[in-house]
Amino acid sequence: MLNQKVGSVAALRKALRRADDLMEGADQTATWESVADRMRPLGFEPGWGKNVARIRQTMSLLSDLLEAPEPAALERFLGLIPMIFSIAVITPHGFFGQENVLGRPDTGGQVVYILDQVRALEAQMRNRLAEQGLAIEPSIVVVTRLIPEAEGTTCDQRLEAVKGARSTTILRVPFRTAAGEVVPHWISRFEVWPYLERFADDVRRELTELLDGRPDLIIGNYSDGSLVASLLAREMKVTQCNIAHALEKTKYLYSGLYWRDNEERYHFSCQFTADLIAMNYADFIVTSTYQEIAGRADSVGQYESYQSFTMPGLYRVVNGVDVFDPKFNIVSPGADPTIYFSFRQKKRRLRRFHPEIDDLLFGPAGRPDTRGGLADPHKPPLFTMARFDRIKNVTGLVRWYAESPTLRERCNLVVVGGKTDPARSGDQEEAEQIGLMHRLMDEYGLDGSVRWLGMHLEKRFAGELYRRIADRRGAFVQPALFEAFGLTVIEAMVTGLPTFATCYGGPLEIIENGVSGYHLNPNFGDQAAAMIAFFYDRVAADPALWDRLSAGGEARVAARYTWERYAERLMTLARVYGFWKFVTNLERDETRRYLEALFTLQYRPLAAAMEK
Ligand code: UDP
Ligand code: LCN
Repeated sequence: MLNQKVGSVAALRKALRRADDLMEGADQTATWESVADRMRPLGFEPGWGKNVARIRQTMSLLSDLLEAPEPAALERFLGLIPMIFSIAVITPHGFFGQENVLGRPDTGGQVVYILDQVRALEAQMRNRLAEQGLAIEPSIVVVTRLIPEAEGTTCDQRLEAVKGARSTTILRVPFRTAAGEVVPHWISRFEVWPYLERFADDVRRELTELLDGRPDLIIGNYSDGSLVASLLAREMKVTQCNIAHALEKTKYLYSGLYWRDNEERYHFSCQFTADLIAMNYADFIVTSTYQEIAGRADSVGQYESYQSFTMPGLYRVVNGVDVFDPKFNIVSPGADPTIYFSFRQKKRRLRRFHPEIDDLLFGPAGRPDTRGGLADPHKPPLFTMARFDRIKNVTGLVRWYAESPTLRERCNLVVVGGKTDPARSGDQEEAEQIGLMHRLMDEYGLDGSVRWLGMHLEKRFAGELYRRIADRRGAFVQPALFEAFGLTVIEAMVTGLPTFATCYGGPLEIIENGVSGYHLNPNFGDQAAAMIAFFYDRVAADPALWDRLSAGGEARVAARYTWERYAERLMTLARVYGFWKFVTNLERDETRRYLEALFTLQYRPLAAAMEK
């Protein structure tokens, strides 16, 4: 933005004053090109604004900063100047694709979040660059794992364009064994640790080639992506942001203390070490809620649980993370408004899906990939949709329903998740949940009141399914033992479905109890069932109650959870932290050296041991 005419701060001050004098009487809508001939001799190059009004705004903010710096002005100024042209988003595990992937083990909200996020970020970057008068096309690369045995997905393709975006690409890089062989099949997120360092090396090469240089920002997702982001940020000297989505530590009770008992299955020794490294290495961290960082008076936050903990025989952590570090920021995601919108918006409804949805919900039992049927289709449907992880507690909800005669009397239950055939599941937890689901349906005779759809639904179809449930004045239930954020919760709310969701995790903050939904305690299923039944009793006496809750949910999402707001905030943060990284680089050197020691002496041998 400056050329060699400006050699000092004093010269910059003078040039800014002169430029302002020059532009004072000018047409405020005149473009940069029309004043460029007068700006260049003063020392200014493109990037200050697309027109005189914007150029003057950027320059006046800089003048203010030079005269009397204050944090808000610095944030406003950094928010304007073009610093970010390309972003790498790292998300190794799961099946990362645009179709036919959701609902598979390890493949849920993170994929939805990232695809919506990159579209919003790309639009925001393009918009900001245009406002500053730069016709530069931004680029975003989503880096994930290439899986040769792709199971009908596109995960075996090296490059894939992101739909609904212009310059966002998915780059897939395979995991390799120590001998250099490509790992052909899907592996669980708990098993990825031995491959990540080699993956980071390969990604660095491929990314540099693709972007013709390094990105301006690297975003790490989940524990594995954040570790790889740390390795890349270190090598490439780029600003790093982490988004945890869900930290496993608080999901599994006493997972640190009893790490040895779980090691064979979950390898938390690697995961928690990776978490410590990545959360301390990151320049800034984005969370979806406040409780994710610091918890509440009666519950520990996800990050807070890393402050001090013991893994007996491995190590003891006394100051794992500072949850009051200014690097933490709450930037909540949204729900794609083209897919999830109110059931009241009749003109936008996807009626072509209704016959198939109705057949899936109310058609005769025996359809492939389904179990059960609804003998009385007029009862309002309770709806739940989740991956079949134990923690999602879908089978818990089925049991509460089964054991509550009142709830069975009032409502049907519709479950979307997993597969009905356990033999088709390659994931231990999913297979266990499927088996349990069948046992519950047999034991409690649920085949006439529970409809279980064990299939992956296309996103648009799933969006219309929520609305179809709302047409029947149903409700959404999210019964998880713990939910880090809960995209299904905001999807259901924005659709206009009264929503009952777990009080452990994000939904506690998303829902205002009794106004935009209700909290349920998954440890007291009988009370949760009674609460839902009572809601329907009250709705029978006062039908407007259903409409009030429905409108309350819609209003809450519109006010708090939108991708537009998200992208605006994230781009500002990226600039602010990028700036701080630049000016405070030296101060963080000691921390970095400590983290490198932790990586080399702890993480590397733990991960290598898994490969033997
Ligand atoms: N989802 C889906 N089909 C399924 C299960 C989930 O389309 O069978 C989608 C759901 O609509 C949501 C996401 O996957 O967008 C799940 O996100 P959430 O945050 O609720 O949970 P996660 O799977 O990330 O733990
Ligand atoms: C992972 C989870 O478990 C969910 O709670 C989140 O909503 C999702 O990622 C997106 O961040």
